[in-house]
Amino acid sequence: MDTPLPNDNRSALEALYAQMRPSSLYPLWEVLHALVTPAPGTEARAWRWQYAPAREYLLRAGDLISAEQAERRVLILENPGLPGTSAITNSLYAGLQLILPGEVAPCHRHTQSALRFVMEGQGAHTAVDGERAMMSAFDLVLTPNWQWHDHGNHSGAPMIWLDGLDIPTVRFYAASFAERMGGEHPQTAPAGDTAQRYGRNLRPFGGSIAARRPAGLPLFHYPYQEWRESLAAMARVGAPDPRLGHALEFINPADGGPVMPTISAHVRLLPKGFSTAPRRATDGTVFVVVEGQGSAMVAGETIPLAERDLLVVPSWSELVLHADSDLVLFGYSDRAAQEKLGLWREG
Ligand code: 1HN
Repeated sequence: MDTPLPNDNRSALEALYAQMRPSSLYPLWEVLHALVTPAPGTEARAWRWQYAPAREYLLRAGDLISAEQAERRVLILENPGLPGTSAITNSLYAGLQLILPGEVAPCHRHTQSALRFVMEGQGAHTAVDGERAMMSAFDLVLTPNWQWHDHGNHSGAPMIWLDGLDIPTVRFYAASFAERMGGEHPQTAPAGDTAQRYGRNLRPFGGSIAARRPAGLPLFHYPYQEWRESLAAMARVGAPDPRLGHALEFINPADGGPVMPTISAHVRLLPKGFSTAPRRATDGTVFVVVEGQGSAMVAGETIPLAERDLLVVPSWSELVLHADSDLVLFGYSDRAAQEKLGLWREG
């Protein structure tokens, strides 16, 4: 209602609004243009978190509170344009989680879908419905909606990963449920079992006793070694896409779609010296710099990028990436949800 509509009856209209307000009735004509904008507008800002200082704060928290006490020892990466929301984009959440040697983050499940992208460490695990994914740096691990999950670190070093969840999306639908089991889920299968049964373009017969995982979303571990090798092979053969570089999306093998119903994830490699053509899309995206250095120009603002930096690019912000050395990025967004709703666009 910044600029009131020109109208000879202004004062009578204002009097009408004042009378209606206690009945929770409001005039659409005063707000229509703010509700239905010709192009996306968001309060979310482009922002970069350097890894070293965030890591330092997280380790200090590690001295003061245990994973057990905290349930999850996490520093939220909150978008400075969305204060008080625990959101990094309008629909997504991000946090950095620390698990120290010997610790267990107790078993629970919730309707929020989550991914983990390992920032450092080796040998800690996430158990999904009682099967461990042994994690290494830059592995992607999923804990889909309503699947039990706990984390444990039996290695000698701290492990830190990025948590990406659809918390604001689930909040929007008022559809949050959660249950706590505590401790560790009883083991249901040896580590790697799902990769053997579902991860090689094979799957058990539906309804057979070998079909242990949910048929619609069986996979939950996408190891760094595998995706990095695919990107490298791709980069050896062809030219990078002008707007994306060499890019690969992680998929759910059950349907060839995104990894989870609400979250898409991908990796890309920009060869040294490469600059992307400007691109914008309606899915605000969270990036991790896996390897290399460069910069991101977001809506005209230049942001330097170094290894393990985290970057958020809001919906419909024009992005130009430049690689000073070979630059490898991981990214996740709500594209999966937007495509189902017929909303996703790029330009
Ligand atoms: C959660 O379950 C985890 O399982 C991490 O590691 C972060 C943030 C909000 C809600 C649930 C985890 C979370 C979370």
